[in-house]
Amino acid sequence: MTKTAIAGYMFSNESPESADFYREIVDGLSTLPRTIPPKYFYDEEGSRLFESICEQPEYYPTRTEISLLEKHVDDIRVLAGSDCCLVEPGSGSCEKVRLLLDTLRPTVYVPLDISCEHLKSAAAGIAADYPWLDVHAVCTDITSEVSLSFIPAQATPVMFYPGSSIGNFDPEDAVEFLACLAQIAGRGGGLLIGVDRKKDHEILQQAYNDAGGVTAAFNLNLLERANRELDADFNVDAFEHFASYNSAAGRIEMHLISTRKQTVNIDGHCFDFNAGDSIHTENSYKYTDEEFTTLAEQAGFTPCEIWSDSDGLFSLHFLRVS
Ligand code: AVI
Repeated sequence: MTKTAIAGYMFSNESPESADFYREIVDGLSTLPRTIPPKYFYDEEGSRLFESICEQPEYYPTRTEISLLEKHVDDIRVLAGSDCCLVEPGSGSCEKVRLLLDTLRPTVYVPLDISCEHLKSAAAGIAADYPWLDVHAVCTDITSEVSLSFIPAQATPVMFYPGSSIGNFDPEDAVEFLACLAQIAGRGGGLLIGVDRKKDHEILQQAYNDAGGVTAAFNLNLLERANRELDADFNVDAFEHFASYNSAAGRIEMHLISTRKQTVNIDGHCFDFNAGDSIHTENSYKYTDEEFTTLAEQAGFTPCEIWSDSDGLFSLHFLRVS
């Protein structure tokens, strides 16, 4: 790990090398069903496209969660306590945390993200806009082990995991990930987490098939990224975005579908596709409040509070490590 002090904030780099992307894409395309892990969506271009998804009219989670954070920030402050350290895994543009900082007044803010350049500029923006705040950014794969030994001993860690990103884990992996958050937070530590609810399938269908084609571009960027970084020769025009709600599994599934018979080369490895063959790129699980609470309890959390919007689209949970 490298550590650097950059104008006003600390930056540590533990990001995965492109060797990991190469290994995981070759492994993922070598077995059926073919997969590419969704963490590789978020290079610079993918992070930019994701921000644009969040602004699409069909993608309700972002604006719904923002209004819940705005409405309940005083209740959140009471639960977080007066000496908290906010840790945000997968912090992205660090926008939502701004809704909390002035009210919670944490001792330290620790954004963690896999996309280093994006993290650097987002952390620098926070450090500039909140000069009283100690910011320590860590570039890391949040699904790997993370050590935050620099957090002051007296501060109560509160993990902030907005955006319903917990839905991108399979339920067993979600429990494992939540257990890691519980371990970082320690006994008495908190978790403020956004969870997308089960709902009318048409609303979900539209949220992942926006009319502007931004989700499609985000999905296809995985192939562009492989071409840019791994000397792959995906013909991106010969794949199509596909997203659909699988009600038996309670999740949106995203795939890239080959539109013709073709062979793709990645640095000497050949992969044959027929028309209609899929690469499964993402699951986005939707949970009732009861289903999510059960997962969180298995990971060692006790539920404290749940806030939801009047249409019942999205929930914000505050939990504490038991
Ligand atoms: C980051 N994550 C919560 C998004 C989701 O809704 O599952 C990623 C996404 N994929 C397509 N649209 C948004």
